[in-house]
Amino acid sequence: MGREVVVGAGQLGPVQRDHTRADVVERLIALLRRAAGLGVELVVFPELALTTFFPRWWITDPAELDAWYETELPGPVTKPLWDEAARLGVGFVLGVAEKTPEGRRFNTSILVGPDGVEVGRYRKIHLPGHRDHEPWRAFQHLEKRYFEVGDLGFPAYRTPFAGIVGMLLCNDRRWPEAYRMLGLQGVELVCIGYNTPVHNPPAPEHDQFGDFHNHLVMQAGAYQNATFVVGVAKAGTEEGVDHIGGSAIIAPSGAIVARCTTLGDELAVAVCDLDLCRSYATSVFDLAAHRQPDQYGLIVERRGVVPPA
Ligand code: CDT
Repeated sequence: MGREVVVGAGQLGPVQRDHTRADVVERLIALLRRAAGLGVELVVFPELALTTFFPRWWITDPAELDAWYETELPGPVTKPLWDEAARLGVGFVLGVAEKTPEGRRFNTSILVGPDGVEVGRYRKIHLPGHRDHEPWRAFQHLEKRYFEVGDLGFPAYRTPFAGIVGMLLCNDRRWPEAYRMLGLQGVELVCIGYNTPVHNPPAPEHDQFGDFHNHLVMQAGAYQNATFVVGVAKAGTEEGVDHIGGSAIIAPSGAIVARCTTLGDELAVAVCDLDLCRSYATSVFDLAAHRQPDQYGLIVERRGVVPPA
């Protein structure tokens, strides 16, 4: 037995527009209790877990928009989740829409320890979608309008309860640079929440591959960075928009070791031996031995494709 941590993927089914945060907190607490009963030490919840995925709407009324953000974490409605986690001794990762005291808006993930105290946070860097109203779409994806690009980089946190933990959010999981930023800090557990519509309006020909691409990118990220990855969906049909499920816990081998099979509230659990990371990090992905950063200049110098002349 190595350094074992029992991890839970706390998938949520849909959260409709008229569901209150208190309703959702109740569902999260139910998953947390279930997890505690199974010996889970850290539960990962989805991106923007507390509400419906509001970036699907063009919202022009500032007060209406403001209502989707958290200004206090925990606040009066979410504190029962923090309290219950501390009572049970279970840590969690939760995705929220954050509005700072300065009025800045971020798509944020928070890591809370088994004592109910925040360990750290991550603010989403890769914001997908568009800034302006595009009425031709069946639904909008206005993350570029409603959030700023995260200002915290890709922090990894050394924890006494789950090794070295990093967080990503949804679209981040499709970008190898995001995992590598964590891999270079020796990450052992990458926690990712997501809301992924089945239909991608600009490229409907991709729709049939949604579940495949979800696992493809997370399994590659795990293997290439010698880390466990936990990817957790808000799944099912939310306000008429279908979302993929497929929440999964992935080992550093790239293999899925536990996964959800429904589109509703569901818990998948795996015992993750963090020492497994070392086997990959000291051999094929010994980054110090094998990387050639001198040759990777384009990755930071160039944003988009410039084909050769
Ligand atoms: N939430 C989020 O980042 N969703 C995107 C949807 C596709 S891009 C419009 C994703 O990458 O899953």
